[in-house]
Amino acid sequence: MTKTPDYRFSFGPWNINEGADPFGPCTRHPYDHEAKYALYRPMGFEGVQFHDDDVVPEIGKLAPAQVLAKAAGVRAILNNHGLAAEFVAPRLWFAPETIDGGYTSNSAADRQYALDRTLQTIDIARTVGAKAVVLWLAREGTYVREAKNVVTAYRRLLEVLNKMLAYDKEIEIWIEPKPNEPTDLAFVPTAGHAMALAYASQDHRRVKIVVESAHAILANLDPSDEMAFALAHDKLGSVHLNDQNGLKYDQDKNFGTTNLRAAFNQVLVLEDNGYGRNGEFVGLDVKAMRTQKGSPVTDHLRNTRQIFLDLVAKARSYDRKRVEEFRAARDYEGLELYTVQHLLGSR
Ligand code: XUL
Ligand code: MN
Repeated sequence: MTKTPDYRFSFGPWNINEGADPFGPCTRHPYDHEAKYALYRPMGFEGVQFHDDDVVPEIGKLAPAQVLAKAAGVRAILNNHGLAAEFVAPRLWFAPETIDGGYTSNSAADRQYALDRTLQTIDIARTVGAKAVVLWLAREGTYVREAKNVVTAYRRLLEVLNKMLAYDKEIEIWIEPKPNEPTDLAFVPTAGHAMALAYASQDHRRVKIVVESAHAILANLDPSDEMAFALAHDKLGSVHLNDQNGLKYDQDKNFGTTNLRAAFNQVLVLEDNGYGRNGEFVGLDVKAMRTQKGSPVTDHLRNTRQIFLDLVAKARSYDRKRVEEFRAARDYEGLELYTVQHLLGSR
């Protein structure tokens, strides 16, 4: 019998936060990134996801050589802790130059800033040993539809992908689609949009996507279908597992805590299609509850990992032969009852 591969888990240091939200300040003490790295392995995590300024704080104040020296230092820290960098993402939504977006800004100077910072992110990714740069296109969109030419915006996004691919012949680009927040009308809201951009690029094999459960739900789509679509094209670079209670602000709740069946279907699609066998990480993007006491607060990460593993066990004991019989008989009532009872533990 071949051993089923175990999953490798990752998260970003921003997932251990101090509880601030748009309506109130921190509820916990700050906890610096270096101390966070020591928490990963004991909790069962091997991969670290980064923004460029997670690797290099105050990145805007440093010269390029200083940025890369700092990144090399972070790589050494990761090595000491037995950790690997999964990806680096340019945090383009914080800078004064990207108030109106970066790649799709109406200002040529702002677009140049966004491109320069993105190419620097590729250098940082290489230095920390990450194979991919993630583009979450936070402010690439608008609150006022007439404010930007949307056709031009999509062409500009494609131009950036091509410049990134030309700048480095190995780096992968993983687009993380999201339909809203912070912008009202976001460009590249779904996996389909991201995949179309990938295929239009000059080296589509290196352009993939990250599917975040909550982002799919915010687009009123099923996260497992978004993952399946990417898997069918060998384009699921990573996942951001979490949950979301309907069409509200981006909640990043623990995986499976709102819709257990939808979470089961995400695990099923990953399990059944060999996700993780080529080194892909099971990434989490979960927010600690503001109400949680203690410092640092990490229960949400531990709990989400455990819920995922419990659902893997459920996926492995899901009777595929029985599923096939229900399908052959077109008895979807029976299939649905079996699935729910399997999750409830009664069958
Ligand atoms: C935003 C989001 C980001 C990306 C990384 O909603 O999910 O944290 O995952 O930039
Ligand atoms: Mn995310």
